[in-house]
Amino acid sequence: MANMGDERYRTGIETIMRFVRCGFCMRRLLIACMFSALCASAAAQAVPLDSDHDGLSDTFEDALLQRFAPRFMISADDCSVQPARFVPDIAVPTVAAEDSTVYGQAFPRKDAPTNAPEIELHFYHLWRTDCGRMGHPLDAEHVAVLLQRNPSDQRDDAKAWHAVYWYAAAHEDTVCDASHLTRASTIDAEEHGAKVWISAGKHASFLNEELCHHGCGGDRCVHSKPLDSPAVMNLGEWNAPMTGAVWMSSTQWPLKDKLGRSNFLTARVNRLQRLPDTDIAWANPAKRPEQELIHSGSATGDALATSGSALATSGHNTDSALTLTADKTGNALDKAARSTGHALGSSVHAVRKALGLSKKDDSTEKQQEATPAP
Ligand SMILES: [Ca+2]
Repeated sequence: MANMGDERYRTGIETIMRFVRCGFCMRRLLIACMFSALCASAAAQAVPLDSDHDGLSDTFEDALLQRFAPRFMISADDCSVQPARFVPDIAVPTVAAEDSTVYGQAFPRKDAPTNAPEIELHFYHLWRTDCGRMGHPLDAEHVAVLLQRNPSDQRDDAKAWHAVYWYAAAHEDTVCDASHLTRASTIDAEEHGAKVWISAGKHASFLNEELCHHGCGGDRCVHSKPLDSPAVMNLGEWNAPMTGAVWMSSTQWPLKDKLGRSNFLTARVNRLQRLPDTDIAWANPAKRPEQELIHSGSATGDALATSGSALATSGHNTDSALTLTADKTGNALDKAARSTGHALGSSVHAVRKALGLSKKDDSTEKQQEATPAP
């Protein structure tokens, strides 16, 4: 009987111990769950959302885009009214409203020095139509800025960055390419957006109003008025669209190309650096003096000789598109720049006169813009 009593006693003790151990397990399990939830929450807070997977958080990109948003000047009588907002989540670019929307893109510069990270911003003004000469539906245009972090400011904040160079696209990838770039200090746009003029109908972008007249002759920056835009909308990257901008990759316009490349190639920036800090440089200077002469052909020997002489006189520095006065207002040119512009104008006139094209000739312009203008 005594043994049976001892056995019941041990069984009772073991049962009680199992309850106690189970209680410990439950508490441990409960604590582990709570800890995991806290960890997950902390992790979510510690790693900000990076929707386009480029290493820059959405919040940071948005702060940069708003801070450096350009002050666009558009024509009050533009035949496409003003930049448009496009319907999200539709592959075919479809205008939702012509409401002055400006889209943005922010990405780290891939070949930046490791000790001096750089970020490139693109600002896109997208239009229902290019309604200038050789027009076409849809029109994707942009300007760009290269940013560097202030050396003494290590804050993870948009205010720790400043603009170094600005670039404006004008008829990119065509023979009439008048795209240009300059130091941000030259146009007083280091801490905020640059002032940018957009030509009526064609929508080429210019960092100085005077430059609008230096293309192939198809640009006008007249009756300009400030574009009153809502906050810049981040496009993300072409392979990681944000805000439903899946229409970026449409082949109906060259937007994907513009998203996929830097406008601040090392050779291009180095060429600008060799110019005085008052200058705006052509992005593709090789196209500039020859634009009109290419179309005149070799049969116009006399005209070419005349124009060639004029170009030789004026073309002492074809890298420079414009030299601003010391006050950097951008409203006046120095004597040398005026001389260059006039000489180029004279040479073009000589060629046209020899060809019987002294007036604007549509066929010449069409030939010049045979490549679809972006
Ligand atoms: Ca990002």
